[in-house]
Amino acid sequence: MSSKLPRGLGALPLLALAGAVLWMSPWARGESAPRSNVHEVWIAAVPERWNIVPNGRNAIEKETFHSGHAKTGSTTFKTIVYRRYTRDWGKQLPNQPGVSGDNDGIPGPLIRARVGDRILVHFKNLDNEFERPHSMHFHGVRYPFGSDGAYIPGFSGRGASVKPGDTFTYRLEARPDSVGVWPYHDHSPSMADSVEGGLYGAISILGRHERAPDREFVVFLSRHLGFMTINGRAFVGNTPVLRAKVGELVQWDVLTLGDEFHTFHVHGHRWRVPGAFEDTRTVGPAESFRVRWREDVPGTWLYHCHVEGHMAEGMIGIYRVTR
Ligand SMILES: [Cu+2]
Repeated sequence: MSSKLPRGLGALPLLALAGAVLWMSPWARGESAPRSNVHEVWIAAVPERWNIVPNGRNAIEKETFHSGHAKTGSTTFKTIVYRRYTRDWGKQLPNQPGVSGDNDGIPGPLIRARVGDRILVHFKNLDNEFERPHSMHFHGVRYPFGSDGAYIPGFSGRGASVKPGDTFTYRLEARPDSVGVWPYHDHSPSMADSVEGGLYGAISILGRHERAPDREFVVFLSRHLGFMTINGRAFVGNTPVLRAKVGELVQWDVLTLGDEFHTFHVHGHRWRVPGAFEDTRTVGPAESFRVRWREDVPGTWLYHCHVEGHMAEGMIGIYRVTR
């Protein structure tokens, strides 16, 4: 079958149509595609029996805790932690092994988003152990006053003191100044006891087009029962064993709550800061930072707080890099 149009002109009407579509399309004019990602997460405050030293040992200093810790008499305590649930509180989700410290209990679930995203955090207070009010207060993100989660008598609303059995939804937004990693924690009238008991977690925000790391390690430094803890555990063998492979882009999210300043240190590695490099960085109460590198050296490395007394009280772990 032959066309009556001269050779080469048959495609013209199609090209013209495509051109008109491109002309009308905002993407063709260099505008970004409209996008409104909404992340919904379900997080509850739940009772937990938490053991800080599950294997009962400080492996490096050959200390055991069978007869109890010198300061407290125990390595285990009853507390309230944040745990992630399926939609509409269907069931509690297990720990996420892909990321350290994601839904372990201490810390709670890692909330992840990108700049431009909205985040709805549905919170439920399931504290039938102490029957205290609880809340969630977020650093780093934008929210209306009603989603602040911080108790001020006479001013704050329901979200600042959620009673046992009640729910509340916090409405958050990741803005360009939200890039980084930030803590969230109870800021209700129970805050002092709760934060000491591990009712905290991390929120990690990537730039809108930023590359996601291959590995993300949450390292939450704090004190519980007189032990100096990483993600609620003390001493090598109890603290998270973090793993990566040569060639991977690794990101460390370092946070702390409590009364102490810590100096986060990783053996055998350095990271870039403006105008220099470092292998140790100070982090104070409610401060947080993230560092990244492309992994290039296999080994079984230590990461720890370099305040010597903190390291001796348990703030130390292992980072395993393989080929
Ligand atoms: Cu420390």
